[in-house]
Parts: sequence; structure tokens; C-alpha cells
Amino acid sequence: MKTNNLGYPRIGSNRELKKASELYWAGKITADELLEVGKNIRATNWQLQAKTGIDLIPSNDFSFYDQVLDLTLTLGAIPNRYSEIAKTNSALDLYFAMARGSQKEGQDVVAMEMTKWFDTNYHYIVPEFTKNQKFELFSTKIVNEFVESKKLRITTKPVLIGPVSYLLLGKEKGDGFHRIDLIEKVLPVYFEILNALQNEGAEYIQLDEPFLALNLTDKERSAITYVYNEINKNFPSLKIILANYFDCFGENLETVLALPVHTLHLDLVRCSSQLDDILESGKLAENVNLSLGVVDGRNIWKNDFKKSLALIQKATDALGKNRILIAPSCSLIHSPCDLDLETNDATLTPEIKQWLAFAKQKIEEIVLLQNFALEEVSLDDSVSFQQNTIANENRKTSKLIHNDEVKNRVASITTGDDERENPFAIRRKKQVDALNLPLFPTTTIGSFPQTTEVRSWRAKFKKGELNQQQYDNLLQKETEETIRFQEETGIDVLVHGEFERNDMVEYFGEQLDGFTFTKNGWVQSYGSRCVKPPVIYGDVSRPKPMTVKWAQFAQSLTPKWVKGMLTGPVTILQWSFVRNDQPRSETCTQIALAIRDEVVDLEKAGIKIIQIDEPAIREGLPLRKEEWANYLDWAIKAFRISASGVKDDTQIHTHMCYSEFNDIIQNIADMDADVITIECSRSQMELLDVFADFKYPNEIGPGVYDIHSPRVPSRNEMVHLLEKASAVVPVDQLWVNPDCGLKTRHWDETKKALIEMVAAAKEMRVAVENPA
Ligand code: THG
Ligand code: ZN
Repeated sequence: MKTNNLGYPRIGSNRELKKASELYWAGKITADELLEVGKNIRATNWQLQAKTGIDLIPSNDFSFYDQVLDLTLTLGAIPNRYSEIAKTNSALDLYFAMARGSQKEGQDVVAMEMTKWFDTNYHYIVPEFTKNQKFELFSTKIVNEFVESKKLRITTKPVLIGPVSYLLLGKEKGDGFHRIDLIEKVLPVYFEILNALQNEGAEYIQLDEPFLALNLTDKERSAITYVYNEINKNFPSLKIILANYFDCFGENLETVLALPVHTLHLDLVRCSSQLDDILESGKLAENVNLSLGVVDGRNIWKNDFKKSLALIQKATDALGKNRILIAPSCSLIHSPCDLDLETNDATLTPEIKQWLAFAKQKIEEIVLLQNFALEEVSLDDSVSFQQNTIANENRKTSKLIHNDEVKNRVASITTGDDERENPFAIRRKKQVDALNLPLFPTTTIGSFPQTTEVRSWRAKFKKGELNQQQYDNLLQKETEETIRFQEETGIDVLVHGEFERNDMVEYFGEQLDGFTFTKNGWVQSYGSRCVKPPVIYGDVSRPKPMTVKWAQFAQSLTPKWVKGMLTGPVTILQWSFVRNDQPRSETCTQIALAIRDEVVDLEKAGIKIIQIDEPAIREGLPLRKEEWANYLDWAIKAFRISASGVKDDTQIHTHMCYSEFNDIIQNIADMDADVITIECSRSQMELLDVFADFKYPNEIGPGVYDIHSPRVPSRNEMVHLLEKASAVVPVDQLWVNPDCGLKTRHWDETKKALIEMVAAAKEMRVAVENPA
């Protein structure tokens, strides 16, 4: 029996990688200094895992930006627009240009698209394929890191995304082919990689094929069969661990069971029943091992040893101990690093803390489970086992968790609680009269730059170096300046800028009962950007208004409308660490009621436009289509509950990022927000087509520039995008706004870009009012 880790967080337990990358991008440290930080993180992670007792320690789980982009570079699938950059820059700068775009003299290039990694809050860089796509071994990162680990006397298990999932993660550029058709072209480069690794002495290779958790077409499924048979033919002695995670194999199971691989990894947290399915099928070949993903890589709850040991026992009874590996359910990059760094008893009380485990604790759990399963330690004598039992018992019965008032309120929700007074057509007339906005009204998504200065105020306030009054004064000044800037720029619907907020979800989590938060529980979201998801441990309620004071303050400064800014229930749920002791739908409905109260309070305070962001609705979709209807049912209802407490002439906006809406456009329409703003610019308005084809009835603000890149767009680019949008959506339904919030941008870029954006909107107004 071996312990098998699928991936370890690479940001560093104090976000060393984030800090170093940002310094490098700002020109403040050299490439060598950045590379050194990466090397140290890898060494620290490998040594920690070795010391803890992990047998199969992953390498190539490190990345300076994203593991999919790493593979794109490894396979040489570099889009043509970067060829100039490739000629004159280091591989590292080429890599960052692909991730972030470039605005160097003569090398003005947009970034590659970015989208959500399955149902997580991690984002990857989307590979782009052409019909005649060529692949070649372009980067040897994976081999270098393996060699690097050997130098530390640790023989790691290189990890890479399998060829089928790699192709499926990408996107076709141009017509006349499906990306899976490229499988025979990409496989030889995988062979080169496997060959190089084998020559360096690699014994195990982990190939991730998370698409096996999705509904595949026959063609895609045969690609799986083809690939893993070819690999086995060419590398009969490499031990291939085929990893699937985030859901069951489902109808792909038959295919998977016939593959000549060394080990199958199963996510038993998301799908514990597949162990029975496999064992009872009698179709698992005798030389295939099972890696049991029993420790949740996606959540922060302490493992339930009794439950895990029962699963392990079932597997060892059927297959023998030698054929079993103990593992986390998926890579631990979705977990925060180390619970030991949580030293603030006031927020993460000792009672709650004893329920939790982060990445470092999870690998310890994996080793303990191995010890128990091998009966090296008797359960009765084990302090660790007893502590685990006590913690889990305590969590079940704790008074912190249950609030009858909340449960009763959820139980008494009736039809009508999720409906506005009148349908959109009627509301719209009232809103037009009440709001008096021009054609192509301009707005922003909510946040304005969170400068180092603003962050430093918050840090000082938290340390007690600023008192509430001083902190509020600074925030008020920043808010006022932002209102003035928006007025001067001619933006139509203003926002207050959200300077009082850290992360949106964290901010609401801090104010809701049933939530707590960590000091250092960072998880990578994309590139150097991290989030600190709050922890929902109990029934959720809103003790008092959360955003009214700032919205009211901002509105008092200006005769223009100021939008109230809230995060919707599905997104708060999706971006938090959630309870695993009740259905997600239940928790979501509790949050929806809390947000509804806030919406009503904002309206009472005179706020006429309220945005309830739901950027995570799409990513929350279950991976398997069979489960979509149920999810959409409760998720859309939760949004509607949060939005339906207001009068017709109060305008409800919502916002979504990186969403492909094709499959769920009906459900998006069912949300019935008066205005939706969406990400569109990196895809050149392609995303808008689905709204157009559907004849989406409500108003839409397709993002006209990409805020995830420091590049300032030109007015013409935005006019061009708006023309594209006007060609498919009636102009009186269109809003003009950036793709997303501006908190990650600098003020100079932001100002330039918004001035151009407003100018683009004005050009459009003139063009529409004076048709040629
Ligand atoms: N919050 C959360 N999840 C998200 C987003 C968010 N997922 C999708 C999208 N937005 C990802 N984008 C970002 C953008 C910025 C940051 C994180 C994710 C960010 N993080 C700060 C950092 O890394 O420096 C830390 C958080 C803070 O203190 O602001 O800026 O908005 N939950
Ligand atoms: Zn967004």
C-alpha cells in the first residue's frame, strides 16, 4: 500500500510565488531571482511530503502561472501572434506574454483566453488549436523538474495532463475540424516526454484525464482507448497512474476498466459509489491498482477516518493491500497550505479549528490512514485516531452549527418569494422613466483599483494602528475621489469602488453569521491572484446591514445613480468552503435570504440600481449533465429569492465572468435580472451570439475590454466590439462596460481605458442617432 499525492499548492505558504511574480512583472526583481523562488518552493514541498511519508510525490505540479499553459508551451502549441515575441524574448517572457498579453513596443499582443478549471475557482489558459496545428517538444520543464527532485534525492512522480483532456481543454481556431482529431499529432510529443522521463529514471507517471468525469462522445472515448493502449505499447514498463477527479467515471467506466494502465485514481469524495461499481463489475484487470481519493482536496474539513477506513477496507478486502494507494481526491492546489499558520483564536476559534485540515494536514491524514490500514498502529492506541473521532463528533453536535430561526425561515419560503411584482416588460417601462439613462449607458462592474495604499490602510486597521474613524475617513476620501473621477469621465451609472472590501466573498463572509474566515488560507485563483475563501460552518444569517452605509455615502455625493454592489448566493456558496453536513442547496437558500434582506435595505436607503453578482453560476454546474437540472433549479431559485424583494422600478443587475452560456441560456433568462453584464472581449464578442440567437429579452452589457490584462484598449477596438454587439442585439438593450471589476488594475490604466470606453459609447450614440 502506497500513499499517493496528486499535487501540492505551489503558491508557497506565505504566497512567496505570488509576491515574486508580481515583483518580476513590475521589473523589480530579475528572472533569476524569480526562478530561484520557484526552485525553493518546489524543494520545500518535496521535502515536506517526503518527510511526512508520501511515497508518490508529484513533480511538474509547480507552475509559474498555470499547468495547462505549461503544457501548451511544452507541446509547442504557441499561437502565431506570439511568434515575434518568441524570437526576441526568453521562454519565460514568452510564457508570461501568452498568459497576460504584452504591450511592449512592436509587440502589442493580447493574452490567451482564460477560463474556469471544471467546477473550481481555479482558472487555466485555454489552448488554441488550428486545423493544421503542429506540435513539437518546445520546453523540457517537466524533465528538468524531475531531475531537480532527483538532485534532492527524491524520486518524484511527474504529473501531466493527459492528451485527451489537454485537447478537450482547448478551443478550435477556424472551422473544419474537431480538436480531438489532433490526437495522433500530439501523441508523438507525449512519447518524447515519456521517453525523456523514463531515461532519467522515472518509474511512475501521473496522467490526469479529468474529462473522464464528463459526458464524452464516442469519438472522445475511443481517443482515450487509443491513447492509453499506444502508451502502454510504447512504454510497457512505465507505471501510468490515470487520474480522474471531481466526479464519477459514469458511463466512461467500461472504457476505463479496459485500459492497460498501472493504476486508476478515483475521487471517492465526490463519488464514493464508484468503488462499489468497480469492485462489483469484476472487470478490474488483475494488474491494475486503485488509488483511493478519500481525503477531500477541495474542502477544508478534517477527514473522517472511520469513514475513509471503511472504504479502504472494502478495497483491500477485494484486492489485497498491495493494490491500493491512499490519496487526496484531487490535487491539493485547491486547498490552502497550512492550518498551523492560523493563529487567530478570535476568528478561527479552537472549536472550529479542530474540525479543519489544510494541505499540510491532509498529507499527514493520508499517511495516517495508510498506517491504520496497514495495522501498523492500532486504532485504540492511536491518539491521532481518537482526536479525529472526537473532532468529528464534536462538529456534528456543536451548538455553533444550528440556528432554528434560519431553518424555519427556509422552510416557510413560498411560491412568489422568488418572483418580482411584474414581468420584465412592465418593469422596464417603469425603470426607463425612473432612471432616465442614455442609449448605450456606461457603467463598471463595481470595484476600482485596490492600490497598495488602500490595502495598507486595511492592514493597519486590522493591526490596530488605525482606529475605525481614521480608517473610514481614508476610505471616504478614496470613495469620493472615485465618484468624482466617474463623474468627470461621464460614466452614467456610478459605483462606490469597494475600497472597504478585501475580496467580495470574504467581505460578505466576514459579516454573516455561520461563516468564519482564515488569516492565511490562500488558494490560487489564476496566475499570481489568490483568494481566501471563507468557511461556512453553520446556519447562515445576516445580523445587520452589510453594505448600506457605503452605498448611501457614495449616493449622497452625486446626483447620478450609484449602483449598490452585492455578491449573489450561488457565488458566495461556490467561492466559500462549504458545509459537507447538509446539501449545498440548503446552504445556498440560507444565503439567498440574507442577501434578499440586504437588497431590500439598499432599496430603502434610496439605492435605485442594485447589482447582485453571480459570476460563479456557470462554474457551479455539475460536471455530469444528468445532475444539471437539479442544480439549476435550486441555484436560479436562490438568485431569484435574493432579487425579488424590491419594487418594479428598482433595477437589478447581475454580472458573470468567463461563462459559456450556450447550454444554460434559458436558465440565465430565468434569473430575470433587468441587466446582465458579461465577459466578452477576449472572445471578440463570440459569447454574445448565444444571447442574440436566444433573443434574450432583458438588457445586456457585453464587456468591451479585458481587465485581466494591463493592456489599455483603444477606442476603435471598443467601437468595433460595440458595432459587433449592435449587429446582433437591439441597441436599446445594450450597456457599455468593462469585462469585470477593476480592482486588480492600476489607476493610470483604468483611467485611460474608461475615458476611451466612454468615448466609444458616445461614438455609438452618435452613429445610432444619425444613421448614414
Ligand atoms: N473573488 C473570488 N473568486 C473569484 C473572483 C473574486 N474568482 C473568479 C475571479 N474573481 C478571479 N479573479 C480574481 C481577481 C483578483 C483577485 C483574486 C481573484 C485578487 N486577489 C488578491 C491577490 O491575489 O492579491 C487577494 C484578495 C484581496 O485581498 O483582494 O485580487 O473576485 N473569491
Ligand atoms: Zn467578472
